[in-house]
Amino acid sequence: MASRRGNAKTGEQADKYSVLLPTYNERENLPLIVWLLVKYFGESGYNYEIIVIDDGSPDGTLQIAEQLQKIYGADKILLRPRAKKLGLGTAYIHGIKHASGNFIISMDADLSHHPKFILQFIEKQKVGGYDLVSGTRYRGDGGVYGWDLRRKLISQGANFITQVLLRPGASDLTGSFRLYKTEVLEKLVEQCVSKGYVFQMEMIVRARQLGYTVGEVPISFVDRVYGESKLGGN
Ligand SMILES: Nc1nc2c(ncn2[C@@H]2O[C@H](COP(=O)(O)OP(=O)(O)OP(=O)(O)O)[C@@H](O)[C@H]2O)c(=O)[nH]1
Ligand SMILES: [Mg+2]
Repeated sequence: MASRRGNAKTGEQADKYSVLLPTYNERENLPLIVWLLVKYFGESGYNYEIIVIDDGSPDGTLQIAEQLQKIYGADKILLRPRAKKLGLGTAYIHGIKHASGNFIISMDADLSHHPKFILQFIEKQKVGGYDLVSGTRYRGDGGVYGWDLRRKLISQGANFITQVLLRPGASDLTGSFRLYKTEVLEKLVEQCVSKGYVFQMEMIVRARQLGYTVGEVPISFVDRVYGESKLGGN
């Protein structure tokens, strides 16, 4: 387990943000997302690290990540690959183990989640002291671009059913663009039983059940720029 440099509760030491980037066949997207992360974090002055968790992508994403590590430095870009595709849920668990920040940011590497919103997540967290800040596509200026009607219905339908049944008090349950206090994420992951697509939903519902506070930031979500969708009909 990596040592945590700051303390999320007291803010005694400088905060550090560990960005988890799970990748599977993202060779075209990775350079751009990393460049944007370095740019926004660099401008903000926040301490950060980017942890790339590649699951043996056949398109050579890991080799691209190695090049990026050479450019930006091994303290900023950490590579924590796994030998084969083991799924998104366990990729996050794997990433958390190697994170040294007192905050963790989860996001997709396919440019659906724009790094510019991270600074808003951080501000929101600081102002409200939230345990978790979630990007939401369903509030304020948030929105989804590039999805067909079927995908909008699947996503909105899943959100709606969960809203009614579990009353989680957050408007975007299936999204994965979030900021967590590291210790909170560790607790949630310990308790989480689902894998795959419902994992994000279970995390936020459990967060509410355990009494954690959740802040929301409206985000615009753009469909992946390169590569294939992994969301099947089921
Ligand atoms: N390490 C790892 N990353 C994965 C795996 N499956 C997906 N990812 C990554 O997780 C993120 C989200 O996956 P996506 O394929 O974008 O899932 P989605 O957003 O529901 O669907 P599309 O954007 O339409 O493809 C992306 O950065 C993927 O590269 C996996 O098994 N292991
Ligand atoms: Mg995606």
